[in-house]
Amino acid sequence: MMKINKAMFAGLAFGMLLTGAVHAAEQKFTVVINAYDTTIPELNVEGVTVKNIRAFNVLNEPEALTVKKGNTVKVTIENKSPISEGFSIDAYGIKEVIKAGETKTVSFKADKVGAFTIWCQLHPKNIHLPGSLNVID
Ligand SMILES: [Cu+2]
Repeated sequence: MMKINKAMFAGLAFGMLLTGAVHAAEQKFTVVINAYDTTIPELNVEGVTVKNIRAFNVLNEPEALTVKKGNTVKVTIENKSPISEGFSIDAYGIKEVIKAGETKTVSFKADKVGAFTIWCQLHPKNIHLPGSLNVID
């Protein structure tokens, strides 16, 4: 999972300054929530070796959404996981549940600058990997 550090964030902001990519008052995104089933052949935990563990990971794709402060953000969330999934951004008061196979759209005004965690309030964070909403000035 990639986290945005300060240098990357500055590079991203500088890149957008150069290209002028963000001018629109509305920014639209589609986020797909996907589940991946994997098998870990062998794992040693506290001296005990276990074989062929089934692991389940859920990801939001893309993980990071970058928006300009003041813009209206419209996120269409498609849930391709076989179970209900959550989509929460605490700082913006967003807490949605999307049923398996369903699509929901959330809109909000990006009025707070910062990097905010996008997380699933239904599952542990080591199973449903968190994403990030980056609001830049
Ligand atoms: Cu989840």
